[in-house]
Amino acid sequence: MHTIAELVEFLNKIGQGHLAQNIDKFTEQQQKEFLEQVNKLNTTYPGGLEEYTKRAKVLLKNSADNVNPYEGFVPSVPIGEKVNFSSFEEVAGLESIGREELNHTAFVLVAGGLGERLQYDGIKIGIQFEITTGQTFLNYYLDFIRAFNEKAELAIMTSDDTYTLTMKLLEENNYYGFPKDQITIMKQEKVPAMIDNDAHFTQLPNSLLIETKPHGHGDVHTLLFQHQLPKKWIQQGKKWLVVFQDTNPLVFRALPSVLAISKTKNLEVNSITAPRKPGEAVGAICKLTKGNERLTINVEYNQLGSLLPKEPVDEHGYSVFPGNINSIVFSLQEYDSVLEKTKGLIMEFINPKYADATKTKFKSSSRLECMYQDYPKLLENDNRVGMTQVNRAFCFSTVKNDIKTAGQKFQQNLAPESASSCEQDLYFMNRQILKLVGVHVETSDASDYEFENIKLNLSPQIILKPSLGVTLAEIKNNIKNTQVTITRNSTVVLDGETFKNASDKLEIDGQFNVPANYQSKTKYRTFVGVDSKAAQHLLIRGYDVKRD
Ligand code: UGB
Repeated sequence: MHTIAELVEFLNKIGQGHLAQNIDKFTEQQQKEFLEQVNKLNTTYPGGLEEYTKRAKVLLKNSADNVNPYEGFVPSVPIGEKVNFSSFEEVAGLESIGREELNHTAFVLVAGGLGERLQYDGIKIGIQFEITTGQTFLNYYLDFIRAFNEKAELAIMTSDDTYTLTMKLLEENNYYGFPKDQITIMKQEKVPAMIDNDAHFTQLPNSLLIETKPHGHGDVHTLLFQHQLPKKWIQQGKKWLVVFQDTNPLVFRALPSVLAISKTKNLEVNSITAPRKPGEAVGAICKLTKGNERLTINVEYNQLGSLLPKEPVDEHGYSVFPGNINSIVFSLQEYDSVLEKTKGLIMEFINPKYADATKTKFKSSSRLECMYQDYPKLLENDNRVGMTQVNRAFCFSTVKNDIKTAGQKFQQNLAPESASSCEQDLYFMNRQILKLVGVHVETSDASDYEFENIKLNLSPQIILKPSLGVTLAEIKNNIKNTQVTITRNSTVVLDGETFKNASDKLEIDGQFNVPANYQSKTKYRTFVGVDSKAAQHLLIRGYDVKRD
């Protein structure tokens, strides 16, 4: 569309003529901006705004008619492999297969979400997620991916909310040493907001411009298709694609084993799952059956009720339906073919808030949304869709909740998913890893701190840099014959250099290799509560290092 006349004709054709009703009351410049916006929205959405309106009308009708998308489906527990991290041997066998596959793996980080629940003013990948070295999530992810494979490629999905700050974080930190030409930044665009069942778009106050809202993380598939990245990666000899979310550092330790399962079980889609408690804000992976139809899929936490009014639990109180941790391994060849057929546009949903029982008008505008874990709905059959259930301590702890909400969740015996619980879980995992490779680590089951109503077990604090190894075998090889002991009150950073010239024994009691600005002046490092003047990354966890 080049002219206002063409624009008006187009809007009338797609049933959005109301947008141009008062167009003459606006300046030429405003009309031009409107034309540009419609052109942009029309090209970024696969199929254009006509298709968007068409899809919205169908979904809005279903919603008004109370159509239950799971009607007639019977849920059962999907079959999958388990990785328990119960012994060195169990994991090392898998990791030796997965380690090789990591040389043929591309990575995608979905980081377009604002994280409103966290109340953190900034992008989540820029959070210092542990205060032993102060590294950011992004730093940790890039270090891991580079340690997996120097030639690994990474795509990051950003949005209008996160693009500028993501670029700033990368530029200011010199891409954390990651080769710049191996990173692709993608940006998801928002979609039109609608106000009634006829999918009429809304406009910003006193403006011609259409109100837009986020379309959800499912956009990642469309963007990968539009950037033609799967094709490029296949040409480079890559076989796998790992998609992961913005605040879960633990999952990198599970990836070598999970890739081994993708390979040995020949899985086209392999979702990583972890035990979840009923009521947690974590989707459940279910096998749904209706006649001959079979679908292994995530059922989102806010929809579980319509499928499973009462969730069955095991003897530990965990749901028998494992939790989706939104880290998925795809086989690239099949993934590329599916994108070619579907443009990566996965099934959307709408969640209108109705103004009254007639269900005709909305209280506030609504838009189509999509989720990346709905990808299996694009497949013709689910024969090669599987999951790997990993010991939660080795794959899942995120930072999603502000500290007050997190405290309430802790009191309800649910995972707090706060900056404090994620930091605690990282140290816990690293202690377990060292124990699995034969290091003597003094630990206790008792918590040693309490901040903002959350009991924490933070000691000893251990950071294992990926340069020490990305598999248990690599870590063991690096430590060689050094007999390492770590006391409970210690704070320890181990990396690829630590054992280069080490002797037979390394007895750590206190702070070891901790950067100066994260040390306490005393022998043992301790934590103290913070007040409202503290830096944001400390406020969201409720404590800081006691400096003197
Ligand atoms: N994201 C985007 O990139 N763009 C968007 O428009 C929105 C989000 P949330 P939530 O594993 O803990 C997911 O908001 O609601 C990115 C699963 O759906 O953190 O907690 C965003 O930046 C759920 O099944 O998701 O739910 C982030 O990286 C459950 O498994 C990612 O998408 C849960 O995660 C997830 O966004 C979980």
